Amino acid sequence: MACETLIVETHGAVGLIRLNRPQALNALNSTVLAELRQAYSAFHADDAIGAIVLTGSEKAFAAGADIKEMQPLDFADVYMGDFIGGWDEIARARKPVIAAVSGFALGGGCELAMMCDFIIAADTAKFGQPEITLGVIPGMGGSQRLTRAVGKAKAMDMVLTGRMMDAAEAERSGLVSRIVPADKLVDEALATAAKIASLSRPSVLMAKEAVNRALETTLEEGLRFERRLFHSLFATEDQKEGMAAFIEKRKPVFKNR
Ligand code: CO8
Repeated sequence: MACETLIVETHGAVGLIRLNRPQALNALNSTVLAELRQAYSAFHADDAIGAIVLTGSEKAFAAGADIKEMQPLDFADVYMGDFIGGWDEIARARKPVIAAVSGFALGGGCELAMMCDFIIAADTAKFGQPEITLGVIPGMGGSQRLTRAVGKAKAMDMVLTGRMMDAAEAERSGLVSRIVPADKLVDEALATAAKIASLSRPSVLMAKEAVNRALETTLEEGLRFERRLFHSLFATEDQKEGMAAFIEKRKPVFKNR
């Protein structure tokens, strides 16, 4: 796929997307969104792809929405044009997506990372929601996903002051799943995604649905949802194969059915 703002590659069963606007620290403009939607849609349509890694450069995952693109817009432009609405599709990806974050993940960049299923951070990563310093507030989920990830105290601190969190604080606070040395970031994310892609696809997709449901519902409903998904996996060939392989002390051969 030829892109102006992304580099898109496949690594075995993993799709790798690199944000690539170095002159603007990967600021998210309408071309990035259009190309990301295209890349996601192509990876979702490709049965050979089991997981996706989204990354940026060493200096920046993404320094936010493109301020130069946003500055002249007025209320009618953003409201009638449903500005930001298109990003919901990125958050609704069915296949697992890992954000591999090095350097700045600010504003829309932090929000894009939080739309992914989990974040692996380089030790150089810096997260922040600096929109308040521009006279606005987070618009791509920062006030909601950050609060769910790190709790009210830290979310308020970051959203009201615009201060950045380094990788260690982000890990301590539950925003990122692990920290790795910057030069190992993409390899670690690709290896993690390859592991996920090697597993039975129906169970992976249902596991993702089940964890996401925990953020949306009561414990009782969530447990019921999980139980139904668990039961339904006994209708798959992969459940028979996975358990047989364990008993026979061999590697399972999953057919994703
Ligand atoms: N938008 C446009 N251009 C940017 C952005 C941005 N968000 N961030 C950096 N750039 C550009 C700079 O203008 C500069 O370009 P030029 O050389 O032409 O002047 C180039 O990238 C390099 O940046 P700096 O010279 O500033 O680099 P530094 O290393 O000195 O500083 C920082 C790095 C601290 C990251 C600094 O660039 C910065 O503060 N950037 C802005 C961060 C920010 O405020 N982000 C929030 C934006 S608002 C937002 O994200 C709203 C989200 C909801 C809507 C989502 C819709 C997509």
